[in-house]
Amino acid sequence: MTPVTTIDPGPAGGRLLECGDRRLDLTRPQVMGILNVTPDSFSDGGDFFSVDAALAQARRMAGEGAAIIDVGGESTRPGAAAVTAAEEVARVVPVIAAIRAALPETVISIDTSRPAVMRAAVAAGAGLINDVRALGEPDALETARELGVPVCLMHMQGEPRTMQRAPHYDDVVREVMEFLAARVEACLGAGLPRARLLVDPGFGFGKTAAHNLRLLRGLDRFRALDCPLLVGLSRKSLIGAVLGHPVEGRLYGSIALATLAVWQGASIVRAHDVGPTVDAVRLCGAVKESG
Ligand code: 8Y4
Repeated sequence: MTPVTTIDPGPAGGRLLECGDRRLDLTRPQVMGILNVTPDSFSDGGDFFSVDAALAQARRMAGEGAAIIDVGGESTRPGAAAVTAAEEVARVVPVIAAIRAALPETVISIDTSRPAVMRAAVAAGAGLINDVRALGEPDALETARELGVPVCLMHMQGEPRTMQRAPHYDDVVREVMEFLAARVEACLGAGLPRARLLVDPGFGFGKTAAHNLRLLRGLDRFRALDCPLLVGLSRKSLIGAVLGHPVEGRLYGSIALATLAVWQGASIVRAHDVGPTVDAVRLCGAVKESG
């Protein structure tokens, strides 16, 4: 018998992610370029944050092949100063609006955990929510459902300020998977469809170097969650822990780890050095496709 109502997933087999009015092709691995919009990243010489400088950086990353630009106005670095929601909105909205106008093909991601910032960012043109707290803040789940854009759910043990003090797991891969599976279920229960969810093990977020290495080795197991996998390894401390290089010397290490992640099924790699990362994930994708 032929089913009466089959939903045609289209030529990309359902791996076209709808990000507001823009589409993301997940039939091949993609790069998300990092754009931190904090006064220390984009000061115009004085105390003012420069939208022009941020847009120039976004243009450069899109030109190098980033399909997504991840705009973040709150530093999640340990010890970073707290920022009000109003200040976060004031930083990200002008930059999102400028990118939206200048780069019509690029998906804009908003790196935030706050419902008010999610709303303002999506209204300005963001098509994806990147939440390191996996929609765990009050009202975040409901807000994301209403906004109708995809969400990346990331794992973190603890809170940014204190998460690196004494991370502990009995089985890091199993525990991170269980957390993400529970957050996916919470989203489904709240009416967010699976087609709008991505998952991320959160490298460096409440994990020792040994935990991060074990997570990367076991990354292929996350495919069982049945959501596209996003990873952020760029310049992170596990590279420093293994190679002994400071943050400015971690490019080659970042490329090696991006390759290992894509080889095991990662769909999106979050990166500072977009051009080299695009080369690596494209080659990795070509090797995978040949099989
Ligand atoms: C050098 C530079 C060393 C930056 C460390 C860092 C992720 C993320 C971050 C991630 C997702 C960072 C917002 C931390 N990491 N979002 N955000 N996944 N989805 N640290 O891994 O880049 S910020």
